[in-house]
Amino acid sequence: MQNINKEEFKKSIEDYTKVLFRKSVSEASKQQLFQAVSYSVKDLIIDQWMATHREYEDKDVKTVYYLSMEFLMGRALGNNIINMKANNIIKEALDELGIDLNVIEDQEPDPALGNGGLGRLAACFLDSLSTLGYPAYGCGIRYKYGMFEQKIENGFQVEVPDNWLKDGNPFEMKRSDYAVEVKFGGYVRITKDNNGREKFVQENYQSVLAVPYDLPIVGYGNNVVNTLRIWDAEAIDNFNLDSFDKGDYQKAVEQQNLARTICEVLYPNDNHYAGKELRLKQQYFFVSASIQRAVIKYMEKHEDIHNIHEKVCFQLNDTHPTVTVAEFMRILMDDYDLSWDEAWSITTKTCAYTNHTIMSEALEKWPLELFSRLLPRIYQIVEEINRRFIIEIQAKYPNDYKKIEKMAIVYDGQVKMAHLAIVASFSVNGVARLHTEILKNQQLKEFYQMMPEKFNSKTNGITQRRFLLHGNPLLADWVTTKIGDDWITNLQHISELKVYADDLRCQKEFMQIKYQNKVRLAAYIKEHNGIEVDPRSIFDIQVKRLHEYKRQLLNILHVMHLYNQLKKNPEMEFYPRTFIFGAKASAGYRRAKAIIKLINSVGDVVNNDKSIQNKLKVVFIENYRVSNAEMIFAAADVSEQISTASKEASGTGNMKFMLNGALTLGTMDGANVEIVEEVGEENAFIFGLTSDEVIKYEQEGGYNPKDIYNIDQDIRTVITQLVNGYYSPENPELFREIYNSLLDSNGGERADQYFILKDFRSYEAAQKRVEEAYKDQARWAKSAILNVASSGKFTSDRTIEEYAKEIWHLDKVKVELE
Ligand code: 26W
Repeated sequence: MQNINKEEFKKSIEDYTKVLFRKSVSEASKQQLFQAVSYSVKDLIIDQWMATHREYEDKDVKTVYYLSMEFLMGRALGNNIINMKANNIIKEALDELGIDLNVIEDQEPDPALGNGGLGRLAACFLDSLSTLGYPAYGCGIRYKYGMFEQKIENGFQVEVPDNWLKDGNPFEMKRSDYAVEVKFGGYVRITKDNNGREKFVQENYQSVLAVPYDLPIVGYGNNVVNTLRIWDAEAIDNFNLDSFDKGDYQKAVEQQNLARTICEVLYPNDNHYAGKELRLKQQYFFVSASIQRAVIKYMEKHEDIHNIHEKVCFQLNDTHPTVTVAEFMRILMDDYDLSWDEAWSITTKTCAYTNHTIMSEALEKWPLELFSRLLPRIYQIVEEINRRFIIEIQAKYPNDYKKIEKMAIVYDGQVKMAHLAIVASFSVNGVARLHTEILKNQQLKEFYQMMPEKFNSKTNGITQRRFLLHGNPLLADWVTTKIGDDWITNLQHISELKVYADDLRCQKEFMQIKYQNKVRLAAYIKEHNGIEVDPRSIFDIQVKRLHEYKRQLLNILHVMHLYNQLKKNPEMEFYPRTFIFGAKASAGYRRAKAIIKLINSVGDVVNNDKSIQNKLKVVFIENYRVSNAEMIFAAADVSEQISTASKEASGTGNMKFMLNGALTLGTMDGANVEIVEEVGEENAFIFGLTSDEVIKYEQEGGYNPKDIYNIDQDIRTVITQLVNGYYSPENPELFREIYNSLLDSNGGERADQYFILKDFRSYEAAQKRVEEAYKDQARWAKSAILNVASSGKFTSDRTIEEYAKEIWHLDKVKVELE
């Protein structure tokens, strides 16, 4: 580690406030201080960043390019300070300048270049790659507007643009010298070269200049700094008067517009394919730029391109960057004159694909017309990949046309991106054991049967550095006092806490820390929602994107049921409970937005009903994002992971809760299965249909929720309250759509397709077990400590070790500072 000189650091802050803002430290605003501190921290990072890349060059290391449309990074300043192990010294320096580090950290906009699970996973992976010392680039898009800011107005979600770059980003570095051109549209002219070989030339295209911005990814205490490279688009030609003369004025304007729009905004869809042309432009834009750059970099060090797969691996984060396959083929064939077979052999040794969802509405299928118009050369290559693949299918399964129908890449006027990714990759992985099994046996079974060797499972993970060390300093310190600080880079060792689970004093200490974290969250809720919540009540939390399959609706229907019971019998035994929600709905997802309104409406009624004596509170936290998530996990007693079994590929929030000592209330879905396996079923609350049962019902065409509605009085009451104005007297029809979705089938959609009524009673019973368990504080504390102690498997360090050893075949580097 490099030594940080406190006096020099203070001087640096003073210099930056002067140079950047012409102010002294005492005159500067908080935002200006944030900038000055961040620039000073960046100066500390720079030498490590350069040393890392020198080491990579010297050793000619193999590098993974993690291609992702989303990186949900969260704030950088606090994380960088922690990973540089500079927390104490920088705190001291700031104290002496009269600056509070927490206040300064809070000035940073929360970079939200991602929707949810997939984007946050990418961010955890980058943290682990650097901490483990693996050579890596994250490659993505520098969206001008990230995930929208959510405002709740009158209970409804309102989307506000997230202008995260308005004050600049102190950590980024523009690298104009690495800019490359990306071409769209036009047509392909086929000519012959001197040797009579066909040459493919794209003509009459429009193009933009892709300009990279690099962000440092600081490893924990090891001097390794990798790079997240996000691309911005600029117009290729400055307007010069010549354009008028040349008659391409029109084209110049169009190119300017193209450059302006490509990186404008992150699509806020999560698990839902919308087929927008601009989205395909975004995909090709960042993929083409990233692959071109990777090839250029390789060729700077090597004479010949034929062995590039020995030094480079492209990991596709879902199908979004799948045009990688064809872009790489194009470069190898058109720019480096390789034959098809040579190019294919290299490509299929370089690309690997991760699947993150089985939701069929998430599958990317681009219309041929759009795909071929926007990417004419890429389309030719995809068509040829498809033609050759179909020949392979026919050879293996003669006369079995069903196989072709199911597996073709180009079919029914569409390009199926998942099929392209699978066929061209040497590795196809799911993100939890159950998820991978469902891929192999259901969703992708034809592919699995044909190429079983490609399939593998990599259970997701999270970084303990952000989600315990940074987010929950009280618990982090407690853990360190008990077992030392090895867990920070070796979470398996957290199992040493197990011996303290039965220790009464440790239980008390643990509960006291949890209480303080609940007080912190209660203050946040008071400030943002104006709602008084009791930190002694059970904090029961569901935070994640809003999606029907995640079943926030099951949670709130159960709250409605509890409220009905309390109203009927105010003296019933009831342990005070605070139900906390946080969720953004995709802007166009009507039903999801109605569920947000329902949660807020129920909250309005319940929170203001004196007759239930504050036993029940419902809080919807506005604008759930990485920065407030860190505080929310720390304060949770109960972690709601209640997706319809089979639908949640893994989940990662479940792991963050566990690490912070919350008990899981969940279905046997995604990584919950493995969480329960680690911690023991007695330390979790499991309920509901299994994935096999759900899949069986689905194959039989569903079930009839009316059978439940007709015989179950309590459920009927709750469902009826959706449409009798109980929670929306001003508009009793407000929740009609939700009501209908539970009881009626509609077109292709089954009634209650996510089995909410089917699982209701089982969920209710699990909730009763939660209440009983919480009453026994010692038993609860024991379970909570065991959850922390059993979370070792779920570090992204473990996940990345598996990717690095089993897929990428990377070697670790050591970086010494001179
Ligand atoms: C094309 C629209 C679209 C956008 C985003 C389709 C699919 C997505 C993502 C793949 C959705 C996503 O974030 N999936 C989540 O990935 C996490 C990381 O692996 C898992 O933990 C979650 O279970 C999964 O829902």
